[in-house]
Amino acid sequence: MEKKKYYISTAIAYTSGKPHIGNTYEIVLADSIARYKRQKGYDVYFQTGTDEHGEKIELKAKEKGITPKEFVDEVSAEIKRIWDVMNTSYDKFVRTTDPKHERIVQKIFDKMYEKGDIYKGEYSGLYCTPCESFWTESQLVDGKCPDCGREPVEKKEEAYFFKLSKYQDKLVDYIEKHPEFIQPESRKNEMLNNFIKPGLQDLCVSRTSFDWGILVDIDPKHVVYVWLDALTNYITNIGYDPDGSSEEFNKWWPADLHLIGKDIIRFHTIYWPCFLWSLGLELPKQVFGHPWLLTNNDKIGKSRGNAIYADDLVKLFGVDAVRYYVLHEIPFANDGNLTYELLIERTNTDLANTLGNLVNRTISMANKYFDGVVTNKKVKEDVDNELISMINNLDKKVEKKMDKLEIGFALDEIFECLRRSNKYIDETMPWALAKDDSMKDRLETVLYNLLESIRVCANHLNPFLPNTSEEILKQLNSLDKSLSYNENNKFSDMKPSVLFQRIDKEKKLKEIEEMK
Ligand code: ME8
Repeated sequence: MEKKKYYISTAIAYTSGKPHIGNTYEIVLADSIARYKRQKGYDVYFQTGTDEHGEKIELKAKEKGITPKEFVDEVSAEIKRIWDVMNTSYDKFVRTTDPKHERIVQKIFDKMYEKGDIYKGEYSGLYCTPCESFWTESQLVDGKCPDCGREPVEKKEEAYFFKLSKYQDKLVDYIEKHPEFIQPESRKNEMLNNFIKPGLQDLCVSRTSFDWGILVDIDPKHVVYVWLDALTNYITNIGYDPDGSSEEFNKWWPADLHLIGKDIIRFHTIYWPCFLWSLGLELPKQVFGHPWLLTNNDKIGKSRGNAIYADDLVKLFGVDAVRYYVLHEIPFANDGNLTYELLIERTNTDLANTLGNLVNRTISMANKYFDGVVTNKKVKEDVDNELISMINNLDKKVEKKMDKLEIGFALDEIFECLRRSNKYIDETMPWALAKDDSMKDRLETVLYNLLESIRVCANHLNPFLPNTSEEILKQLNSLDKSLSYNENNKFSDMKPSVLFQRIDKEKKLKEIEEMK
């Protein structure tokens, strides 16, 4: 049977500087979904990359005394390096300075112009330079930019406009008829009531005030508005071409999920659908606006001096501890908080105690009592039932949460089973059974149940903590995917080793201080 396709994308990160742990959260979240879908048998295409044009980047390069291209080459490489440090399994890392993307964006602009969806006019309005956005008076919050809170300036320029207004009714109708399109639900209502229904104004899609962008083909003193350039990355990189798209494009489009942060939902659920309709294309199936990661309950920002970087955290805690923390700590719809103290506590309680100890204790007992070869002697007792049924239901429970993109809750389900397994050790007391020769088969059954539970949980952990999952399966000698289910269930020559070292909080905090 042909595999079902699944196309997932992240936002493409601005190459204005090194990404902080907040930006990095998104790629880890997308990675866990992509890995999960692969595990479920989907043919997955996972795209990420960098957004490299715009005035801000031009200015940053100037400050540094290098060309914008030199600047973005450096930053894009750094972003890719961090995505790799986080062990993310993207299929393609795209860049908006890729000449192929640039050419297709020009053709897209031409096509919209020929269709009459883009026209030439003059813009005068309130402009926020850092956000590269024009705002109307009514959109300002206390006279300030609604996105960054800075003062906008009066600005006038000849510009091209996209007829957003033309698509307003269609957009309202579409969003109302497709409740799954914008997630979480609260974001959908926010978009409809605060932005779309009050009226869509035509969107300025070209700039003449700076050069670092894609030139408008028909009028090269203009560069293409950065959001038209950025959003189209989702189609240009899979072979969209206004003159005839590739097989690859027909295979992957429409995307199944655009995963983005809550601050850019507006661009993805208003501008992007209208651009796609203008090109005669289908809309992505879902746009999910994830909440933010805060540090000490404060917005992360380089200028605030509270930026925490993923690679530093990985050096201090290891990649899976960081992945676990961000995936678990940011619930579905509310912002999550990151502090070093919380990260240490989570690692100690969940990873070192619940998971690490369970695996270590169980394998050590299997080695001690059975030289590491444990078979199912089927000497059952009532106490086994709850554990076995929890483990057997785990797949469905995880699936239910993953289908709703409740990643943190999916992890909770797995850890619930791990905690239940620890409790099972306390209940069955294998060390006591070991003292009684007549209980040997019961003891072996108990260990078999524990090893099976660990194996199943390790498989489920794979999308979230890929290294840890592999390490556990390796310790269980259960990694060989060529083996049949039954063969894989024979445990032999198991080598326990510590998965997560318990962290001494005081010592670690001192180390962090010194690192700063
Ligand atoms: O917005 N916690 O790029 P970007 C969680 N280039 N996510 C966060 C976050 C935080 N503290 N801060 C930012 C852009 N993000 C555009 C996207 S897509 C066609 C163009 C998220 O580098 C943010 O919401 O500013 C966005 O989804 C992503 O990081 C990249 O942000």
